[in-house]
Amino acid sequence: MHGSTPAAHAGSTTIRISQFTFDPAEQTVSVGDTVTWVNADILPHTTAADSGAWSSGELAVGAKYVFVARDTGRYAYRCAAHPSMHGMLVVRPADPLQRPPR
Ligand SMILES: [Cu+2]
Repeated sequence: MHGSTPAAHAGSTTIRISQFTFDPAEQTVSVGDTVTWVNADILPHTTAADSGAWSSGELAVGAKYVFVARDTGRYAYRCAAHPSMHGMLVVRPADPLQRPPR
């Protein structure tokens, strides 16, 4: 019978790196979601949270980096090789009832 099992739904999202930009530049996900950066540009890039929450190291052309969001927060990140490349990952609670006031 459907609906009797608590949903442990984890989503996934992809952020594309191309033309020296993260696309989308700001992305909101829920705790437990998987975030994948794909380097679709013509030269290597990285994705690294200013807080140190993640750091991909150099991503070759076509390479991917996968990060599982564990903690809520607003994570500014950038490419270590190109500081002008920056993005924002917003991680919100998985349970809508636990959303913090804003
Ligand atoms: Cu870069």
